[in-house]
Amino acid sequence: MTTKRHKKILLILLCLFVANLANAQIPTVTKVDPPSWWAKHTISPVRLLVRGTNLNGAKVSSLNSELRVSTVSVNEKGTYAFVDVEISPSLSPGKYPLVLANRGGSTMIPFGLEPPLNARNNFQGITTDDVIYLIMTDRFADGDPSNNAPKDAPPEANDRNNPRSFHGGDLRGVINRLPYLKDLGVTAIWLTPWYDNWNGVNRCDKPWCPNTYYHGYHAIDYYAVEDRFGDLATLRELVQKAHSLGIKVIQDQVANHVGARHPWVTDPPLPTWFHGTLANHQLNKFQNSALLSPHANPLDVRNTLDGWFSDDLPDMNQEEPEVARYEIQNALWWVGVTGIDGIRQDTIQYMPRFFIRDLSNALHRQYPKLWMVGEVFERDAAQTAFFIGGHTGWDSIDTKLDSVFDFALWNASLLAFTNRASMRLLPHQLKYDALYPDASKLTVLANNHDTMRFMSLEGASLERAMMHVAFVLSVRGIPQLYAGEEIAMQGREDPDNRRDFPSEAFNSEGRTTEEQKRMFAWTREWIRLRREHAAFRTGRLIDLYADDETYVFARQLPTDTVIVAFNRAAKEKRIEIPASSLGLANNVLFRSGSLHALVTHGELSLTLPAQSAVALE
Ligand SMILES: [Ca+2]
Ligand SMILES: [Ca+2]
Ligand SMILES: [Ca+2]
Repeated sequence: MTTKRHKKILLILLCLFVANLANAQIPTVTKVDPPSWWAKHTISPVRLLVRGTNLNGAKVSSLNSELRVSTVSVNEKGTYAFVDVEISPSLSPGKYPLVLANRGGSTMIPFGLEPPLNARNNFQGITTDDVIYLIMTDRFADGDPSNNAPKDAPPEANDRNNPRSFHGGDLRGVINRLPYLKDLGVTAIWLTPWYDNWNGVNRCDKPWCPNTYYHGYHAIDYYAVEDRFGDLATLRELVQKAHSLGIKVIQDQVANHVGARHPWVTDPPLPTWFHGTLANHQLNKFQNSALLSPHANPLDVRNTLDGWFSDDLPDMNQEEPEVARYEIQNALWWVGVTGIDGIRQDTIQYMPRFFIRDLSNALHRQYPKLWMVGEVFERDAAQTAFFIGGHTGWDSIDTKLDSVFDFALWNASLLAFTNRASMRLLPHQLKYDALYPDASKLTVLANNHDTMRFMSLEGASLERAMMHVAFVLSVRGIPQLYAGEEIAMQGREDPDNRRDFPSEAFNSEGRTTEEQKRMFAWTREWIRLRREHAAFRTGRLIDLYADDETYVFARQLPTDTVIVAFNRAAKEKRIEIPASSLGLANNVLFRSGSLHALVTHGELSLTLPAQSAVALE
């Protein structure tokens, strides 16, 4: 075997020598996507995108007979080769470099097989049993100051005084703070994108300059970890340590666009790789209704799907099959190498619905429990419902998407709990659950890194913020919190809503203000209630009472009923609910701390404290 392999290498070197004599240009390889794959994978062959120079006429071969390799195509400039690799099911994990040769010579393509991770404690998916916690990695915790100044970065790229610079937060910081998250009780963390982004600083004479891509939404490499956040080994360590504490991990993926500094932008693998070019493209006008309406003008649909999110976010063309295939493999690769449990897919509605379906199907085929939530940032439930999976739209497509964020209910909750709308808005909004095949699949955000923090809204107060988070943690669906809300942080529009998490507040003695203490204890308590009562997680939601200041609902299972009551008024309120609506007998007792409510004469009488939420068990 070894001799055979040596002979082959010798032959290649000889070819290289002869080719040099003939003065042909030697091929070089600078990158291969994906760098590794798995035996017995649902995607076989896997298609590699090989970047390099002088690749024209390349033929790729393997030194191992258990890898069957064929060159599919090389682009006109000879800078990219598409290569199919079929992996024998019996081949063990390890390094299996491939040989690329043409008239100019030959070179190696690094490639390997990964050991498969155990599916019992990886790829677990997200359910209503979970509470998701959004972390903006750069702004959470700096666990490794040594990565704050990469060699190619100007010093001002890392500047805590500039809200648009990197601030030093990283994966090690998240690992260090896992005990804090465990104590709070959250069961899943969603990290903003960890793809490698450009290390430099954008300069302009606008108010948003100088700025950096600290947020991670401008990928320059879909297969690399941001060097300021750590490396792949640290990421794997994070996922495994989180799993060992019962905390799942959700990756923020961005298939719709890459950063303008991505090498593809000046040298795309195919002319059809992007919608347009840096010099010549449409800007998205965000006529999002066009994506829902069966009657939309096709030009508006094309603009919303193909237009660039901004001039520095080149829009990927998923209607090019090579792009769709690349992105699907990329999504699977991250799941496979890290063991993550879910994906949050950015700006999902700006991609064709068939692609959302194909991506969802590919993920489920390989990882049946894996979960993906799509960002359809719309306050209209008709639009978010159109994108969730489980039903077929007028276009005959079921996206198979596991979840969407419930921006409509989030919006209603902010309005109701800041006294800008009647509390009746909450049941009014919830009636649109009729649009969903299963509303319990919705992800109910309390806030996120694109929205103002509750405490900075007009009409906000601590009590109101507390009612809002209690609502998110008790209503149907999967709750999602945003780091810092549990200590009542303030923050107006982006980037003010992305202030650094105060590191002292990770410890209870460091939470010194009344607001921090009360909000933390409150959030933790509602997460505990949710954990201890299945009715909060899977019970049917039943409206019991609503007026301008009050909303009361039950979450009911055959074996367990909880009543959740919100009274935003400045004084306590007594209400009566017919017990028959819940099928409750006389003398059933509900409790919440010192608050007791007894069913008597077929009625449940509740005295609701002022400006508060109570859960009666
Ligand atoms: Ca750091
Ligand atoms: Ca970087
Ligand atoms: Ca698009």
